[in-house]
Amino acid sequence: MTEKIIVIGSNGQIGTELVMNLRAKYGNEQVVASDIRPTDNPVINAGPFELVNVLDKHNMFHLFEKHQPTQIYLLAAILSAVGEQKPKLAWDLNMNGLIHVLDLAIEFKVAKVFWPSSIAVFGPHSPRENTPQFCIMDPNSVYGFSKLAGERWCEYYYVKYGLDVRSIRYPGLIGWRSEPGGGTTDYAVDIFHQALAHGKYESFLSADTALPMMYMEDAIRATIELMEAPSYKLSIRSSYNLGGISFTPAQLSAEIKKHLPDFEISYADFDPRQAIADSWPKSIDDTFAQNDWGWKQKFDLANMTADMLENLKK
Ligand code: AKB
Repeated sequence: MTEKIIVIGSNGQIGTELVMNLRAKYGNEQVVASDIRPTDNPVINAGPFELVNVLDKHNMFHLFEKHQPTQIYLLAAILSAVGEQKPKLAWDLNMNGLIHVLDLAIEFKVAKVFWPSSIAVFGPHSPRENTPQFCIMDPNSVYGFSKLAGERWCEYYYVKYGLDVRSIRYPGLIGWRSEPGGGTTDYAVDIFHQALAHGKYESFLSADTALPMMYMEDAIRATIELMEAPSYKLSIRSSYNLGGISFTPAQLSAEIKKHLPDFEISYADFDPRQAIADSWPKSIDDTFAQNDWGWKQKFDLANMTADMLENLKK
């Protein structure tokens, strides 16, 4: 079957890299990028692009009608930090955007849908170390509980309507090709840019705040591997835990110092993102992803740091 893939929210951190990889795999014309705003990013503009607002049902219907997709990746979302500033908008976009896409996917008989969840689905009463796939989940950020509710919708559409929805609970994502967009884990990308530009960085999270992170190359590979896995192998239809690399700002800074010995880190006295980070896991157990679809991570802190610095220097 010839695939026709639409990536909704293509201009963001994951979208940019995903569109590039999917086009390399399926061909430029087979992958339609779409976002609420146009972009001058050559990666996105190397193939078809559509302006679309996920909250506009009419607009979305035409997107599906025009391209008759076989696969949808819905990435449009408001992340944790911005979500706390615009809670109602975050809920509306993260929830109704998903429901529009799930309904249209059924109407247009889309074969597979990908939707990203996050480590933000866990909360202060979830185990913080090696957080399992199934445990108490009491997220206290709007982003977190919109993702948890979204997971329940995904599983519901799979069970009730047989829609093949697949999802990953991404850790914080780190890449050099695209900027993060308003999350609690953004420090781990900004630090590299500031280290190279100014030799110093003020972290908005405290020195010992451990969070699970993942290098973008691993995250994109995980996403495509999950989408290519045979349906019968997938036992999780809410969203898969992915472990990634767990480190603190102090540990990341020490690793950067190995390449840039003069680099200095300082820490902000107060930042509202600290409270969000304090409610999230420090590390994640991804046994289900390993057993169901053979997930294996490639990057650790050392080779991720080296690769980031090498690419950002170019
Ligand atoms: C955020 O920090 O909000 C995101 C996430 C972990 O989902 N990067």
